[in-house]
Amino acid sequence: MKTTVVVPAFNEARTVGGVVRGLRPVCGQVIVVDDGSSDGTAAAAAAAGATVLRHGLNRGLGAALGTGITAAVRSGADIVVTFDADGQHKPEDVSRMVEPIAAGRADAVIGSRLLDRRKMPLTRRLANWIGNALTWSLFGLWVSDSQSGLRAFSRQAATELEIRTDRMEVSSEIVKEVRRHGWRLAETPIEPVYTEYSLSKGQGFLVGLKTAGRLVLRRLMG
Ligand SMILES: Nc1nc2c(ncn2[C@@H]2O[C@H](COP(=O)(O)OP(=O)(O)O)[C@@H](O)[C@H]2O)c(=O)[nH]1
Ligand SMILES: [Mg+2]
Repeated sequence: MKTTVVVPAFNEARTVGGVVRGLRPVCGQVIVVDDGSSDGTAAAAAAAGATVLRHGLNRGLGAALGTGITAAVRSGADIVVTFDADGQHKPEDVSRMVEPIAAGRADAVIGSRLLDRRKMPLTRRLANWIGNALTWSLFGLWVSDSQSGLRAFSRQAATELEIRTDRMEVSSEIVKEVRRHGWRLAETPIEPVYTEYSLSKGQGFLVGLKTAGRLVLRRLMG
């Protein structure tokens, strides 16, 4: 089975090379989607051995994931994993993400940082809970880490997945897709790595609020 890991990356030149090098031994292909970065993200990813796709302009996480997942399916992936570029995830966790799909027990897997709660800083935990509650109230499915960047899809699910939102709402939209298609979902505990870099770079309160607003609007507009 071919596992392709899709890494959305926006101005991650500092970390993306190391992420790609860590991933190569644990999968068949790494696709980095450089989402209109103005630093050396694409070059660092290519030098580390990734297939690099580029957006000419910054389009946002959802658009980057859409580009990468479509490319992974086209290049023959049996399982598609999404993985952040900022060093927040551990390459060792990929095999645990893939396992329920390879064993035929799940169509989609979300890597949950919250099954081991103490690892997440308190403010993040609160923001995460709000994200989960909002996702549940809009889309009717409770997942323990709705905003996780580490996910896996069977080829079938990756093909059926329709991403319509360009930015951070995509994480909740993916939960919506799980429900809409009736995919069997597994939640696998993963170990988040909180470096000063990934914390400083991560989404703040304002982005969270905007994301929430856009989600509610979309839902209201059908
Ligand atoms: N912030 C941001 N991240 C993007 C964008 N496009 C792709 N990404 C990537 O999406 C991943 C998650 O972003 P991050 O800011 O760390 O979000 P968080 O970890 O959920 O707080 C990283 O690998 C980013 O490089 C974008 O337009 N903005
Ligand atoms: Mg992050």
